[in-house]
Amino acid sequence: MLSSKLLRFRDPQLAAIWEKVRHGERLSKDDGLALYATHDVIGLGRMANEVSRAKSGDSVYFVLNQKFEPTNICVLSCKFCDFAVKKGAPEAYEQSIEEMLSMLNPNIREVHITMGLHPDWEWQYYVDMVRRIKENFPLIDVKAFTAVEIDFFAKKFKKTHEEVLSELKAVGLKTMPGGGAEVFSERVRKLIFNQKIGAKTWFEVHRKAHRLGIQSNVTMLYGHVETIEERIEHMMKVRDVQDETGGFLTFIPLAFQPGDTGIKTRNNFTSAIDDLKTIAISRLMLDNVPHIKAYWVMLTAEVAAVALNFGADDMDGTVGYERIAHDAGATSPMQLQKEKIISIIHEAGKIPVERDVWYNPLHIYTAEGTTVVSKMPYLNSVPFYAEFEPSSGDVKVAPLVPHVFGEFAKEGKVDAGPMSLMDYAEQQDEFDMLDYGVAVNGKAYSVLLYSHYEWSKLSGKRIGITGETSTSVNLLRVLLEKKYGVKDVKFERLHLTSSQNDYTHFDAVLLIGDEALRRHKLGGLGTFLNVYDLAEEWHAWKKMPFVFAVWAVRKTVAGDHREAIVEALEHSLAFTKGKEVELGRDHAKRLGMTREELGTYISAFTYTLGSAEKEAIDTFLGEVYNIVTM
Ligand code: V47
Repeated sequence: MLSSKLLRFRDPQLAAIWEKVRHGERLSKDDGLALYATHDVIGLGRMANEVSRAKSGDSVYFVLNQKFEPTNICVLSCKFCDFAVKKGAPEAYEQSIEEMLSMLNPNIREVHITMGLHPDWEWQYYVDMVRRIKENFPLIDVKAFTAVEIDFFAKKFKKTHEEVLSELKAVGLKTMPGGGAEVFSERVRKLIFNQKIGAKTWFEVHRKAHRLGIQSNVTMLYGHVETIEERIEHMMKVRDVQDETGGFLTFIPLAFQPGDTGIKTRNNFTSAIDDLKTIAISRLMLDNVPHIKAYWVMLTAEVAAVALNFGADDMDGTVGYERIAHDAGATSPMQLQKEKIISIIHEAGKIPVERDVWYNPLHIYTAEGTTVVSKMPYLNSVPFYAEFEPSSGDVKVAPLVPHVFGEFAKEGKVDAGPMSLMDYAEQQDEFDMLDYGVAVNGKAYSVLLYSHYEWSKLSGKRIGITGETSTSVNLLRVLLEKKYGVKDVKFERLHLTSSQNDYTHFDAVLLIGDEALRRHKLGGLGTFLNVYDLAEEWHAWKKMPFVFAVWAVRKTVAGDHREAIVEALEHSLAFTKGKEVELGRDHAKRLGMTREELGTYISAFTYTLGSAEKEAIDTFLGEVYNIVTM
């Protein structure tokens, strides 16, 4: 993040830390300790909220989900856990798969399964659990089994971690929850969970999962016997592994529920100040983790609501019937209704975004009187948003890939942003075009066709196409049919989440945006030998720029909101001029790009649409409609 935003603090130490944050510098252990020591909680929250907004705009994510804890019988006896019991204990329970299936509502999108380490259940039972949920409810994604469970399965069933994970993935496991991490400290482990795996094995399992394309979460159980220093060290360990794998989706601070654990007296819950500080500090320390979750079950819905302005951008979900926290005396309700979650998020001044397990947005719930601007989450769009601060608080920002923006725009849920040219062409009656957009005059570097064949040999072949935008897909069709005379190509949409895609089935694959850049840096895509830059192909053919997106504003947007959007956009573009490389540095680093590569990449783009770009738009749309009507 690089921001010119000046915040005012009561604690001068925070001013020094904010200088680091806004220059994109990583925070140290001492910074973390200073953040915990501060009494300027509001200043701390403001910083974390700014960082969260730079990542997620005003979006707060939630998922319609159901938690399952199919058994509380556990071979371990961790001191902090009031949930686990031994076999034969009066409270012991075991759920059948039938029972689990009967509890599932087809409208939910995620099941979260975690449970005791059962001494007798067979491997097949766990595999069947995932398989049958997926078979009966194909739209429900399975987030299941902590690293502790995966390691237990490996040992008990004499398999490697990779075998356990791959077998579960094959029947439908999508992601792993972040449980079982507790606090990554040997001292704490010896005190309260000495039978459980420690940090080394926990991270080993998650690293392996990430390598297999299973993304995961990571928790931190706080408010028991750990020190503040151990909390900061925990966050720093997560940050290191995330630098290596990039596979963590969300960090979840879990507030300890004392219950009858004997670790603390029964009602000695963490304070709201401690909870909010922990959320905010997590956001500030973990610069490389996309999301911070305010898990309302353990925080209470009231504290979680405030946490949404303290750096959290995720509320977990409806949850259903939850046992682990409630057995330990959690006072939150067992489940929240979707309407309640939406109203909490609105009240916090944020935009509720219903998501799937990978944070793909499924629905957006715009509040009355709010204008939503879409934020394109690509490196080439940094200049639009680096300083995009509309003067009206009712103009909100939500990160959406172009295709999703287009869909939500059609539903009337999103009102402005750099719209994929094809979406704009379809919705011209509802939207006005501004003189801004994303154009190139030559190579685009990030709209690439990876192919086993040369252009002329692609007739009748199968091409996997990005699900992120239809403009590049139409550019591909135009090039194939009109430039190269290639016919009868079979197009198949790829998944939005790259780890879901198996590219080996295809004769060619079209990738765009950050995914194209990342793959290019990794040395290409599998065994595809030919790589074609579509904008370069267009330029060589038509001697014209290519326009990927145009800024569009819904005609019905109130005049003051429209002015605020145009002003903020012009300010951001003027401010970023000449500083694009500085501003894109963190983003480019995540894609593995050097400063030089970033410089070349970003200088390829123009963001103002002049007569050459407008002519190019007409030419391109003419070609597209010509194919359609032929
Ligand atoms: O690992 C156990 C914790 C975790 C207590 O990944 C306790 O999206 C508080 O990991 N007080 C399980 N916490 C829950 C979990 C989780 C929750 C929500 C979302 C996700 C996710 C993961 O609960 C355990 C342990 O750390 N826990 N006992 C207790 N007394």
